Amino acid sequence: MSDIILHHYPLSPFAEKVRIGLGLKQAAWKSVEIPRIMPKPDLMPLTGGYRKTPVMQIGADIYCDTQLIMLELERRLPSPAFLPKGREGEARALTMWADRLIFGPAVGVVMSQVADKFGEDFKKDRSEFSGRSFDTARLKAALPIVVDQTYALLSLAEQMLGDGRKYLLGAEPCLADCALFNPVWFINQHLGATAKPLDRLPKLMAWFERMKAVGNGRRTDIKAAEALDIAKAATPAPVAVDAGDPTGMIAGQKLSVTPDDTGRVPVTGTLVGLTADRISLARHDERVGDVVVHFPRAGFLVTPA
Ligand SMILES: N[C@@H](CCC(=O)N[C@@H](CS)C(=O)NCC(=O)O)C(=O)O
Repeated sequence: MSDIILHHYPLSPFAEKVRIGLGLKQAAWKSVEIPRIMPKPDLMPLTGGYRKTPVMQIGADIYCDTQLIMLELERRLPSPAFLPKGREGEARALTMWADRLIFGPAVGVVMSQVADKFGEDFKKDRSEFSGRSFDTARLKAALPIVVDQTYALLSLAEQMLGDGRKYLLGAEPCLADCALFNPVWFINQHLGATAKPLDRLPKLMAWFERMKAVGNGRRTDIKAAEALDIAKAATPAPVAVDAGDPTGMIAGQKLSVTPDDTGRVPVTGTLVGLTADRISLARHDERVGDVVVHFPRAGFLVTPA
């Protein structure tokens, strides 16, 4: 198998979800540091426009969004499992809860307290990214509300851990633990373990310490140019379009895939792969040659190009 390459930056919480996942798998991986704002000139040849962090590359296959990145890691490195046997759906549903509901208010908790630190370039970038103006005064004023919301959501995890279990679904950490680690890690990283609302969640914070001990696997730093050369030298893995897919989409169609929430930049290509979980587009770029870019189905809008 070609090496796992993660395109990310240190303070990205969604990247941390994958890094801790690589730790659970005790995986060896290569790291390319990307800018935290646009432009991202060494990422665009790979993704064709998708700008979010992180992106995983394996040879000439490019995986967008942690939802799919984690499933692909599970497929390639099945043991130890992210998805406990018989409880795969629960692990994935809890992951959606952490990713989609907790992440926003948790980021709000941090941003409302560090908003003054950001320069105009960051504010402009994040305004474009979110479709909402990065307004320092509004962010600061929202602090009590986002603390309250984050507490309400994290309290569910505190309840789950209340019966003495070590991790969300039992004795071993799973995908949902990696997802929940993301927002808790982000608040802890910026504001410390005694920040509100973490200060009122003792079981969660004991769980957080157990998760932190997992580490990030075996990482080697490489330059972006090396990753682009690896893509150029590789051939994308074969994929197929499910002929029974309810959308009726067929191989060879020109399509655009766009995230439905933030960073809504369409990626255009030729449909080569379709399953219930993923949609895969073939693209060509002068710098990297032929690549296939893979997206999850949930949360991504597909339109004819
Ligand atoms: N649904 C995406 C969310 C990714 C996301 O929002 N990442 C943030 C960083 S944690 C981001 O892309 N921020 C803007 C950027 O890095 O350009 C996933 O699961 O990967």
